[in-house]
Amino acid sequence: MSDLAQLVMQRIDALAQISDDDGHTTRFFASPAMRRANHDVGSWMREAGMSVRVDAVGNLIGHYPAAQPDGKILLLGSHLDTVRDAGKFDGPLGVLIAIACVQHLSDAKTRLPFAIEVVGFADEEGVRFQSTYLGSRALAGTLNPDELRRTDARGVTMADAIREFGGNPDAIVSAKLDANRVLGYAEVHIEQGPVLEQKHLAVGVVTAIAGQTRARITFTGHAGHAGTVPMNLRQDALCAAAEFVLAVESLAQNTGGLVATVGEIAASPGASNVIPGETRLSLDVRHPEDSVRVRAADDLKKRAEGIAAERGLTMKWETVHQTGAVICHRHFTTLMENAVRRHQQEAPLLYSGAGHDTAAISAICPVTMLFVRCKGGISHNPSESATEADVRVATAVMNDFILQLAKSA
Ligand code: HGY
Ligand code: MN
Ligand code: MN
Repeated sequence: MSDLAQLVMQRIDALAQISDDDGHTTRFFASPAMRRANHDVGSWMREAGMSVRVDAVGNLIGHYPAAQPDGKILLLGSHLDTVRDAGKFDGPLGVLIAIACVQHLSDAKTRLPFAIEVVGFADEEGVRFQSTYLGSRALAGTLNPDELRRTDARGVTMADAIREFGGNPDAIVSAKLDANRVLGYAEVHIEQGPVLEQKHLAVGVVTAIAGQTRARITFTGHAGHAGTVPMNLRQDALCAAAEFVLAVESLAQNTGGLVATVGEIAASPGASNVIPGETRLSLDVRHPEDSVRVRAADDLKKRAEGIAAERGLTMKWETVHQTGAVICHRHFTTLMENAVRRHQQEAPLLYSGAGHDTAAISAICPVTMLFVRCKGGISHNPSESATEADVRVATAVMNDFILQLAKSA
């Protein structure tokens, strides 16, 4: 598997150059860079003996046939979209290791009792339309067609973006997989956390994925002259937002296991001598237990209402996305643990604070994930990195998992 690990690393570097933003790695849903990424990854899938298609929403899917035509399908893969100014590994690593495993089977002319479909999901991060798991929810059949009316920062609807990309928004339902034909889904992903590095281990097995609530909050006050409006007469929307941001941090610091983040904030009209009349913020709240997450989001909504009332402003709260926590499938997790133990001295079990397409696909089949150590646990950052040696272990473990599944299928 060694030269395949080297090939994965070379392709990681090549893919990182495909971007909508020169000098950075940025690939948003249905963008020109996503089209170029689908083209290159599609050619690598064909080199590995797969036929390739792009579904109605833009997911790239490679198919490696089973030994017999009515075999079920094992899904492998991850996402090809990225956050803004991303690292090289978040998403592509899972797609490229999956292709390497199929390459290994194809080179050995091995056919299994099930087919393998490697998916490069079209949109996991949800940066462009603030709705995560677009690609995997389309495959799971849980994408609400109403979402096609969402608009991006330029006012382009999701439906038009899909159409422009060459997809078919009216045929989104055709992207849904027949759950009866799907054996399960396995995703390799960088850990995006420090645990494996602290344990000095290359890989670990994911047992659960945190639930997420994402909201968009708007504080509306009154723009005014920075030099003439006395402090006691202001309705400053940015001060309200600032108070709310610290309230978010304080709640998360005082609630075990809760993480909450305001990642985006915009003040308008945005001039140094004008009191901000409006601020728009994003909110991301996560916890392994759904009841704690939901209660925290409710508490923060009440806090935002209170801040607005105290300051004479109005506040609009839009919950734009919610996914429940997901527990990975017991049998698949055991198979993955056994595979890990054949390649490193222990098989650590980890919980994922980050969301993954695995969470969406769990709606239709058993799922499991393999985490790969990443330097300093850093992710969503250009300095995100993993080593070829760890990629070699992860590829061998995934290959082992697939062969074990074939024996038990
Ligand atoms: O935000 C997340 O957890 C993932 O990277 N989309
Ligand atoms: Mn990811
Ligand atoms: Mn990510």
